[in-house]
Amino acid sequence: MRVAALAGGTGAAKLLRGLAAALDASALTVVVNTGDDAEVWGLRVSPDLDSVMYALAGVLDTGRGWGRADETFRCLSAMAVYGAPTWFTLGDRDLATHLVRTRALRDGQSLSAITAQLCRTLGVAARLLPMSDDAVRTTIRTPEGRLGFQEYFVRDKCQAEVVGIDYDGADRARPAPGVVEAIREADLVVVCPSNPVTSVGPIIAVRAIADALAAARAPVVGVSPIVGGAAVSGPAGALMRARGLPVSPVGIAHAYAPWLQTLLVARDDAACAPELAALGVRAVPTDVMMPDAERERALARAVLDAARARLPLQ
Ligand code: FO1
Repeated sequence: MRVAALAGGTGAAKLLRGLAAALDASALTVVVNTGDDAEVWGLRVSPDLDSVMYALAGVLDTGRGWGRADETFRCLSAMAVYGAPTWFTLGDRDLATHLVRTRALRDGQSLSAITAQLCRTLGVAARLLPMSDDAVRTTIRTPEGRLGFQEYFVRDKCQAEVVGIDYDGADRARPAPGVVEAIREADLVVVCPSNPVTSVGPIIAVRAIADALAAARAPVVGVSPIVGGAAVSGPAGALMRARGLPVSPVGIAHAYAPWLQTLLVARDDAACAPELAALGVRAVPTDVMMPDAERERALARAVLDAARARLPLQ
């Protein structure tokens, strides 16, 4: 079964680890958000690509959900002495990834080419594709002005009032090579439990990707990142409200209309099923939390079962 998955960072990485264990990992193509990418100390950082890459390589710091395990921060301390900004905590091992990526980009390589090379080196069997080789930057509009996503999320700890979200560059961005083909040729498209506004939102803001999803012949199965009216992690609630979406699986279905067919929701959210059905989405209540590797694999199996079942709408 060829699987194409749309992914952000932390939540997606867990489900993808489960899918890579449940499937032949080489049959898995992951289309990853790059709207969170940032320039730090002159280096190009791609947090979601790196979280997914490190998770599938078995070197992710699973406590933080980002960065590398066995990390040290000696360079960060030295940068503080020089008065450089240190709110974005780059670890020493992680820094090697950003150095290699930045040098390759400066040498004219594409982000997708350098991602493939990094993945090969780290032994990742799945294919990781940035959503685009063109720059798309998620920008948060606040009453005081516009903030880059990492300034809003990491530096300001999501304190700012959000009045809107922009995906700068998305209107001109082309999908990275292989993205549209992966969606077109997949037997299953999975939407990982990622923030619908700042993780999956930038991916589907690339017009040709949204068109490919709308035309996909495969079932499209999502996992809700919202449980009991709140995000499992991160600021999805505030961002969904700013977009006028209800903070519930219904909001997820609205965000992914008209191409989402099935949504795995928390058992406590099973009462949403009729509202989801009205939007053309079949609800599958299940255990969507992934506190350990066993639950990651169980949720991945539930996604594959939901795709195979293709039950009629309730
Ligand atoms: N998240 C934080 O909350 N604080 C950090 O200092 C931080 C540093 C960081 C460094 C490299 C990297 O790849 C990710 C990092 N993240 C950090 C996570 C990341 O910015 C967000 O989780 C994602 O952008 C949201 O998907």
